[in-house]
Amino acid sequence: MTAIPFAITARHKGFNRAEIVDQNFTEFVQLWQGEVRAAPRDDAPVLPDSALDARGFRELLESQLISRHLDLMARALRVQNKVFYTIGSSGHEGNAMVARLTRHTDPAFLHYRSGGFMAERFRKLPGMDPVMDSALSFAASKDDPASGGRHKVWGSRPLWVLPQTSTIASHLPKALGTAVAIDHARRIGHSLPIPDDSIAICSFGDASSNHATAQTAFNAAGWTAYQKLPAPVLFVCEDNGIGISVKTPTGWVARNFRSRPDLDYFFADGLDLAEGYAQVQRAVEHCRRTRRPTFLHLKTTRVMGHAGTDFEIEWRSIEELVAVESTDPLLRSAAIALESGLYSKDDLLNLYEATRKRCFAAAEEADRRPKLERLDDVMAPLAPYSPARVKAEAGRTDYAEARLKAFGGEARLPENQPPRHLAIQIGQALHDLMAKYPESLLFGEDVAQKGGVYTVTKGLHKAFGNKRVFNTLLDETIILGLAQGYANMGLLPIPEIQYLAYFHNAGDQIRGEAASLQFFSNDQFRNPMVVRIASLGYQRGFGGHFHNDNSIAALRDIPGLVVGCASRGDDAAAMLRTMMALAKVDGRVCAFLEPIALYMTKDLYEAGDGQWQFAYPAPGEAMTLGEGRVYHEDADDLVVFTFGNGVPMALRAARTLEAELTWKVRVVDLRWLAPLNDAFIAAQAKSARRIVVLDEGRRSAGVGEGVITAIVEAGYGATPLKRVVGADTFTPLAGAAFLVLPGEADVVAAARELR
Ligand SMILES: Cc1ncc(C[n+]2csc(CCOP(=O)(O)OP(=O)(O)O)c2C)c(N)n1
Ligand SMILES: [Mg+2]
Repeated sequence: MTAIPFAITARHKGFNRAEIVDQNFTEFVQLWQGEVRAAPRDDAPVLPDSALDARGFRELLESQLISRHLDLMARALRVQNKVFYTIGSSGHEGNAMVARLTRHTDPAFLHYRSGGFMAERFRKLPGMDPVMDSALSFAASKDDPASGGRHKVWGSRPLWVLPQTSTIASHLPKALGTAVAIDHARRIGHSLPIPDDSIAICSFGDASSNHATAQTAFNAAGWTAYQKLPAPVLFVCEDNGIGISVKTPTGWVARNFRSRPDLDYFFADGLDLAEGYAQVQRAVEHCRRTRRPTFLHLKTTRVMGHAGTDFEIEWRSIEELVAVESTDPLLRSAAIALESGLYSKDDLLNLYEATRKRCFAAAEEADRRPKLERLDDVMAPLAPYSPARVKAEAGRTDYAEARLKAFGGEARLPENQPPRHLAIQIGQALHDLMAKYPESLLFGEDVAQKGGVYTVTKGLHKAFGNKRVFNTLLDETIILGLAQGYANMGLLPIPEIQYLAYFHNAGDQIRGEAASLQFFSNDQFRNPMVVRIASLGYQRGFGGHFHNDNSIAALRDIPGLVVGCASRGDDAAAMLRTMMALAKVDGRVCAFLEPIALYMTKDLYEAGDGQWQFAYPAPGEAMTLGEGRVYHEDADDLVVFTFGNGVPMALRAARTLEAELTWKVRVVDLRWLAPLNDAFIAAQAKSARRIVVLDEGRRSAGVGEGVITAIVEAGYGATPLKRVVGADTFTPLAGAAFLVLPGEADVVAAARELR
C-alpha cells in the first residue's frame, strides 16, 4: 500500500504521539474525498476482488478499533496510575486477520502487540468481552481473567491463548512443541483437548526473529518437517521494521526467511485488510492442510513508539515519524470503510468515539475492582500442592498389567530382583512410570537406542517404542520447549538433559517459561513435567567442568520449581514416583538431579561390599515431598546434613569418626533441595551436639546456606557448626577436580575442629 501523505503542520510536531495518531484518524476521515461505491451485501467482497467480505470487514474493523482504543486508554490512564502497562499494538492491528482465519481452539502464543488478534479471537465464543477482560489486565486487577492481576498479558483459558512473558522469542520453542504434540498425541492414542487438525500460532516481532531462541525454533521446525514429521506451527512475524530503536535492515526478514528449506514462507500486507486477507488465508490454510511449519511475514508498522515511555520525537526526525504515522493501518481501514460504502463519515467517527468510550468506561470500572493485596494471594497459583492427592497418586498401583508387560513378566519385576545400584534402579523406575502413565514421553539427546550416555534409559526404547522414547535434535532449549508443548496438550513429558552444565545453557525455558506458567495464568494453564538431569561432580577420570557441574543455585532460585537429588536407587525410584504425581496432580515442574558419580556405585565402605545397592521399592511405596532420609537416627554427637554424593561420603567419614573419637554420627540426606524442608532440618538439628553441613555445591548460594539458615532461624544457631563445601570455581580436569570439591578427609577434619 502507498503511504498516505500528511503535510507536516504544527500539530504534527507535537510531543504526545498518541494524541497525534488519534487526531490523524479523525482528520483523515473528515478530509477523505474518494469515490464511494454501493455498499456490498454482508457476504459480498468489501471491495472488488477482495477475499474479505463486508461482514468480515466490519468485524475486523471493530477489533482493530478496540485494540487501538485500549492503547490510547492505557496512555491516558497510565499517568493517573489506573493502568500499569503501555506497550501497545498500534500499527499491528492487522494481526486481527490471523485470529479471524484461525479457530479459538488453535493454541496461540502471542506477541505483546497482538491486541487486534486478541480482540478478534474474543468473537469466537459467545458472551465474552474483549474490552473489559483486557481492561482488567491493564489495571492489574485480581479479577483479570488472564493472569489474576500478575501481569498485563494476552491470555485466555477458553480461547486457548496461553499467556506469555515479556522475554522476546522465548515462546517459540513451546509453540513448536505444541504443534508437534498435536499430531504426536494421536500417534500414541492420546486424545487431545482440541480438534486433531489444530495448528499452533505464534507471533513475534521482526527484531525478535533474530534471537537465538527464535532461530532454534525455526531450525527445529525445519528439522522436523525435513523428516516428514508434522509440525503445524504458524510463525507470524509482525514486521514493523524496528525493535525499540534499532531498525531491522530493509528487506532482512524476507531475505532471511523467504527461502529456508522446510519453513514455508508467506507474505501478507497487515496494513491493508482488503489486500492482506487472502494472503493470510493462504498461509493459514497451508499450515493446517500440510501440517508443515509456516512462516507468515506480516507487514505492520509501529505508531506511538515502543511503549508509553518511548518519546520517539527525541531520537527520530519529525519527517520520519510523520511518514511512519501515515502508514497507520487504521487510516487504510477507514479508507476501505468509506470507499466500500459500508460507513458514512459520521458512522465511522461515531463508531470510533463509541469504542473510545467503551474502553475508558471499562478501564474506570477495572480501576475500581480489587487488586492483589496479600502475599498469599499473589503466590497462590505459583506452586500448588495437594499432599493427600499427591500421596495417593504416587502410591497408586492400578497398572499391574502394564508393568508386567513393560518388565517382561513377574520374575523380572524390579522388586523381585536383588538389590541394585542407582543407574539400574532409575531405569527400572522409568519403566514403571511409563507403564503407569501411558501419556508420558521420554526424550532427549541419545536417550533412545543407546539409552543415554550412562545407559540409564536403556531398554525403554525397546519396551515403549519410538513414539514414546525418542532422541531429539541437539538443543536443550528445544528439548525443554518440546516438553512444554507436550504438556500443553495433556501429555506427561520426562525430558532428559545430558549434563547439568547444559541445563544452564537453556535454563530460561524452565526459569522464565515452564515454571512461570501457573503463576502468570493464575493456574489456568499447567505444563507439568519431570526433567531429569545428569548432575554433579566426582566422576573419576572423566570430564572436567562441563561434565561435573555442581551449580545447583540456578535451579533452587527458580520460583515454584521442585528440585530433588537422590543418592541411591531406591530413593530415586520413590522420588521419581512423587515427582510424577506432583506433575500429574498439581501441574508442577520438577527437576531431578542424578549424581553421575553414583550411577554405578555399588559399594559403600570397601570394594565389593555391595552396601550401596538397595531393594527396589514396590509400587505403592510413596515418599512425601520434602521427606529426608536419616542414617543412625539416635546418634547425636555429630549430625551431618548433606545430599547426593555427600551421603555415602558422610557415611564413610562417620565410620572414621566413630573409630577415632567414639562419636555417634547421624547422617541426614535432605533428598529434596527445593523447597528445602526447614521443619525437618530444624527437627534434626534440635538434638545435635555438633553439626557439619556437607554441600558438594558451591560455597556461594549453595544448598548449605539454606540449611544453615534453617538451623539458625529455628534457634539452634549456638550449636557448634562447620560447613564443608565446594569452592567458588569452575571444576578442573583430572585429579585437580578433587581439590575444589569437598572430600571425606575434609568432613573428618571439620568434625575434629568441633571437638
Ligand atoms: C530476551 C529479551 N531481550 C531483550 C528484551 C527487551 N526488548 C523488549 S522488546 C524489544 C524489541 C523487540 O522488537 P521486535 O521483535 O521487532 O518487536 P516490536 O516491539 O517491534 O513489535 C527488546 C529488545 C526482551 N524483552 N527480551
Ligand atoms: Mg519490530
